[in-house]
Formats: sequence, structure tokens, C-alpha cells
Amino acid sequence: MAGFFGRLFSGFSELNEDTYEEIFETLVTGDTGVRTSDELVEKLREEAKANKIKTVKDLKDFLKKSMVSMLTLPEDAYDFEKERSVLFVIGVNGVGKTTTIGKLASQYHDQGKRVLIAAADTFRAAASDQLKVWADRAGVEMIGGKEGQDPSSVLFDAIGAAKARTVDVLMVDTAGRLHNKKNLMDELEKMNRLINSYYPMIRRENLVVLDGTTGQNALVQAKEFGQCARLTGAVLTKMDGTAKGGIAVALSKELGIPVKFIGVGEKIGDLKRFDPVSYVDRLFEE
Ligand SMILES: Nc1nc2c(ncn2[C@@H]2O[C@H](COP(=O)(O)OP(=O)(O)OP(=O)(O)O)[C@@H](O)[C@H]2O)c(=O)[nH]1
Ligand SMILES: [Mg+2]
Repeated sequence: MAGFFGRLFSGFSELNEDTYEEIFETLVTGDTGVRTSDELVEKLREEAKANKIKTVKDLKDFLKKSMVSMLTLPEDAYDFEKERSVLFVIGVNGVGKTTTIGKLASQYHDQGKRVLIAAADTFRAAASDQLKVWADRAGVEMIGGKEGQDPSSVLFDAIGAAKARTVDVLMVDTAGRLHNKKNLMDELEKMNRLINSYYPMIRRENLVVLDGTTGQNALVQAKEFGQCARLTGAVLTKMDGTAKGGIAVALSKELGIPVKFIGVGEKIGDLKRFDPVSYVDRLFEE
């Protein structure tokens, strides 16, 4: 699948108002967000004014370089993997939280870590069973909850078990939907506080999971979930189903949330660490 921004270069002849407009529109349509797209085009104008853009290749290279610099991860992005940590995984229903936990659990288990999963989605009847399948596949332990049980009580038990078993990574799966949105947000906030009070010294990674095919909706969701916990990263899933990907730039630039993992399929091995250079290369593939 050619990258969404690859199309920009086929009819390119010179940089004029029309081309700037076309570049802006393509960036926005590719989910880069209006503000970020505007900034990218402004940078491009300056570069052109300084006579540094003479060929299509210059144009492409400049856009790519600008995007990569916007996507560059903080140096400590994966430090949580070096310490004992809690991964609090949140996001709307169906985005891939449970699947992502399964995939990550498998990677950490293969690295020799002791992993425990907390099935704190007690809203959906089959949620715990689905997670158990993943835990078994990954070869890790899980603390389950019963349907309708208070999710915070499952989490409380899991924290107790994580301490007792000196677990390296406790991964917390949560519901994507409760009776209504306020319920969900309140519940997640409560769980966030619970971790803070009962597991205060632990390294925290709060990951919002976003479906990469939902475009700007993902940005709205990230903003909302950022109100229940201080987000330290995002996982973009279902990237195997889209050529777009500007959303990663918008997340990083507009919300300051770095994308840390990319889901590229439904299988256990289909989760990669985010690599800005290869990501941008793919977006600009012609
Ligand atoms: N193609 C593709 N499918 C994915 C990816 N990640 C998850 N899925 C699929 O998306 C669907 C939903 O995934 P879940 O992990 O159940 O999503 P969830 O966020 O836990 O959903 P709820 O528990 O309902 O909130 C499943 O069919 C997964 O196989 C991905 O990276 N690529
Ligand atoms: Mg789930």
C-alpha cells in the first residue's frame, strides 16, 4: 500500500500558491491536524524562500525531515521497560486494548520478565475470557474479575498479587464502555488514584490506545482520556488497514503524547515499537 502522502509528488512541477494549498489539504486529509499541517506548510514556505527547495526530491525530503523531527520520542520513552512498572491501558471500546496487552505481555515474557495482567474490564461479559486467552498465549498470569464486579476491586487484588509475587510488569486492561461516558471516565480516574495510593513508588506508564483508522476522532479521544490519567504514550492500532498516519504527528505535536507502539495486525507478533524514520518513510512511499 503506497503511503498517503506519496501522492503529493506525482504531479509536482513548481512551488506556487496552488501547490502549497494542495500540500496543506493532503496533510489535513491524511489526519495531520489543521494546526500541525499549517506549521509544516509555513516551514516549507520559509525553506523555499531561502531557495533551498529546487526539486521534487528536496520538497519530499524536507517534509519528511520536518515530520520526523515532530515525531521524535523523548529520550526516556521506554525507560518504564527497564524498571518495575504498571501499564494502565485505556481507550474507547474496540480500539484494541486487550489485543495490545496480549501482544506486549508476550514480548515482555519472552524478555524474561515476570508479567501479571489485571482483567479490570468487568463490564463486558466475555472480556475476562478474551483476556485469559491472550494471557495463556503469552504464557503469563492473570488476575480475573467477575462480570459486574467493581473494576477497582480487581485492580486492588492485582496490585496485592503484583507486590507479593514481585512482578516486573503489571498490565491493567480496562473497559472501553460503561453505562455512559461519565461512568467510564469516573471509574478510570478512580483506578488511576488507586494505583497512586496503593502502589505509589511504582513506575507508571499510562497508555491510551487509539484506532489508527479513525482519524481525527482519535485525537478527540486522546484529549478525553487525558483527563482520567496523565497520558505518557499512545498505541496506534490497525495501522495495517490504513495508508494514512498523520495522526501520530498531530498527537505528538498538538497534545504532546508520543506514539510508542504501532499495531499492524491481529496476531501476537503484530506490535512494533514506534520508529519515526521508518514510519514517515512508509507515509511518503509513492
Ligand atoms: N487489523 C488489526 N486488528 C486489530 C489490531 N489490534 C486489534 N485489532 C482487532 O480489533 C478488534 C478489537 O480488539 P480488542 O483488543 O478486543 O479491543 P478492546 O479495546 O479491548 O475492546 P473492548 O474490550 O470492547 O473495549 C479485535 O478484532 C482485534 O483483533 C491491529 O493492530 N490490526
Ligand atoms: Mg478489551
